[in-house]
Amino acid sequence: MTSELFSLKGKTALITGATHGIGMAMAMGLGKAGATIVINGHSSQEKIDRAVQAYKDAGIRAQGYRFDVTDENQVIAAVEKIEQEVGPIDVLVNNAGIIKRVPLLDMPVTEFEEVVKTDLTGVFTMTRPVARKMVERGAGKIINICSMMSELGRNSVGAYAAAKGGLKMLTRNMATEWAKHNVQVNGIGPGYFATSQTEPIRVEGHPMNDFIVNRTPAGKWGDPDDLQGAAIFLSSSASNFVTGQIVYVDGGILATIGRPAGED
Ligand code: GCO
Repeated sequence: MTSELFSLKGKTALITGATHGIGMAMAMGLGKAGATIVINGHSSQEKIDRAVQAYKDAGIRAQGYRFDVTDENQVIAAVEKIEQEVGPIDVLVNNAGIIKRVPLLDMPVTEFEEVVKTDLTGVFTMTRPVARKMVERGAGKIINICSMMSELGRNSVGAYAAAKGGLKMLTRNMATEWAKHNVQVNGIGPGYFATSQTEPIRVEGHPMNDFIVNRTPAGKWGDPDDLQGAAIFLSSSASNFVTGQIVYVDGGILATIGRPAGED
């Protein structure tokens, strides 16, 4: 049955950084497909509690944990706690990430390292203790949130692009090492979405605002809910022989070189 193929009933999904933005939209999608949602955040307990309440209000079973994905000891302790209190983690979505828009010539090495530490090394740190358990159980789904910047450059986002490009290759290598243990590892590469992360470049009059609408064949910024289908597919048995892929949900950006200004 089609609905069973995509059902996440009885599954537990951990989505990092799902207190807002695309993480929250994807987690809502997984929850509506039947999964119990576990989210994390690291800065504010209040933010986590507010998000958990939003999931519950949507009729989704949800729990929140406070830990930092870049801190190995915290991650290991949290994974043990989640598996004890909620259940085995069937799906891990590595969504937590940061961006700093600073030209490379001006970027202090420490800031570059901070971005890589969260967006690339953080995925390795977060995934390993979960993957060890998945490999032992012989089943699991891991989704790494990549980016347009896994493929393309743009002025001022060099550190982010380096990390997201690396994340694409980390995804393929995780997929390679764990495939025979029935653990599928894929990426989702969102195009340009209307979230708080892109807010500074979406304001009226910002040159990026018109540029993105013009550069995207679909002619608009993405709505975070547009990511739910890909997230459900890659979390469900519908994708059991799909591994090492990056699914770009980008309104067609990567399909085209773009078009001259003024052309319809
Ligand atoms: C930017 C954007 C991007 C995106 C996104 C695109 O400044 O160019 O913020 O980096 O957020 O990841 O896929």
